[in-house]
Amino acid sequence: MSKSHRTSVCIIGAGPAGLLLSQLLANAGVDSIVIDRRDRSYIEGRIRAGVLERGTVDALTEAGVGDRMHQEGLVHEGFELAFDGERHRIDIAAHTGASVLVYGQTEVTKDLFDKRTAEGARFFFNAEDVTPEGMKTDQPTVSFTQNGTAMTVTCDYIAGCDGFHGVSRRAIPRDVLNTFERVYPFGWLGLLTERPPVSDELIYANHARGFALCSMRSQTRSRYYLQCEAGDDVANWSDTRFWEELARRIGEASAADLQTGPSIEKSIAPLRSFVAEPMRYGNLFLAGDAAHIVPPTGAKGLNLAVADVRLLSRALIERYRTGTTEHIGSYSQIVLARVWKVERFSWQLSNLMHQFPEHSAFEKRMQRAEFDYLVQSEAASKTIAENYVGLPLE
Ligand code: RFL
Ligand code: PHB
Repeated sequence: MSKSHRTSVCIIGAGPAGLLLSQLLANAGVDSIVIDRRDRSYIEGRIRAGVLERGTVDALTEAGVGDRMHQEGLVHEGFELAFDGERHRIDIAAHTGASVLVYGQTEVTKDLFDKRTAEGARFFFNAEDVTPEGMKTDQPTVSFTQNGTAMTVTCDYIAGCDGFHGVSRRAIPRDVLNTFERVYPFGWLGLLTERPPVSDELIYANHARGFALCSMRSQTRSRYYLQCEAGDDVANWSDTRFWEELARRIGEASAADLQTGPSIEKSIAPLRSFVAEPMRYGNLFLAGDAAHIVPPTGAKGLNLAVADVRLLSRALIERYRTGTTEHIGSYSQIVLARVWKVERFSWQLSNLMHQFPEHSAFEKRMQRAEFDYLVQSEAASKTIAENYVGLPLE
């Protein structure tokens, strides 16, 4: 037996992109259904991004999910770049008049789930074999199985917010989709601990032994990352080994303030730059990681997903309010222009801050020269700051 449902926008994926889209649509009176292959607690437990751009903070505030974020988020007006233990501060506030907010993706997701649930949003969790179909018709469908029951959602539009490994992008015919990719020859090993951060601001460090990042979730909880070999196994990294390696990479002076403790979470993520074009196929729209991936060095992944969804929600709301499809038509083109700029920044900062196994002595000197220029030149520092705080939406 198959159960049928009807909605205006069927959203595949309950990550930050799908949840925020559902909220923005609901705020404008547009109905949606959200389908995910996992359940809420699994999604909330994924430790990922930590830095929110100004535009992301504005979007979450406008969506009505900003209260706890403003109370608990940490305002950061600068961050540090370090090379072989030498630290330089990039003053975001002085260069841009703006700041970023340190507030974890887990919390953003929880705030969105809380509001969506309180408003009675329709979710389908643990959905298997999710299949979008009929994207070139005006009645697309998404079918799936839940607890052995076959389900079909009929809608006007499908939003593919199902991340890099989702089904939405793969539903676009190969002769329509162009993909661009760079896989980096290393990964990031992340560790979360219930200890105060080593510094009030984030430190991105390039050291001959590899990159390290000192970040945080609150005044009492810190998040650290180490560049590790591609394909490395977390089992190779005891907490002791992690702390010793981090101390070496950030240098003696910084390590003196490091408060080590047991890890609450430890995981390895690969690094990749990826873009799929176009981000629309008929009545299917891609948003967030489903369409593009950035290496985490610029802290852009979540912010890019939010920017996509802001534009997509505006286009869809306009269509329901006025019947105009102008912004639906230009969605892919407008979003991609911004996506590529953010890809460029994330790629540049990744190239600057990591050790590349294939680099010659010449390329190592070039990297050092680029670092010196960036931190000594007012113009170059401003460039970094304006990208870090977030490029304008359009
Ligand atoms: P998400 O968060 O991946 O959510 C996608 C949702 O879709 C569901 N899904 C499916 N549902 C139905 N059917 C299917 N076939 C499905 N396949 C997948 C998934 O269960 C999930 O709930 O994508 P979204 O919403 O676009 O949000 C993007 C951000 O999550 C992402 O850009 C960032 O987290 C990227 N990222 C990081 N960004 C940073 O700025 N800083 C970081 O430190 C950082 N660390 C990370 C990351 C991404 C990681 N991934 C994707 C492996 C660490 C990791 C491990
Ligand atoms: C994090 O806190 O998880 C984080 C912060 C900055 C980044 C990447 C990750 O660039």
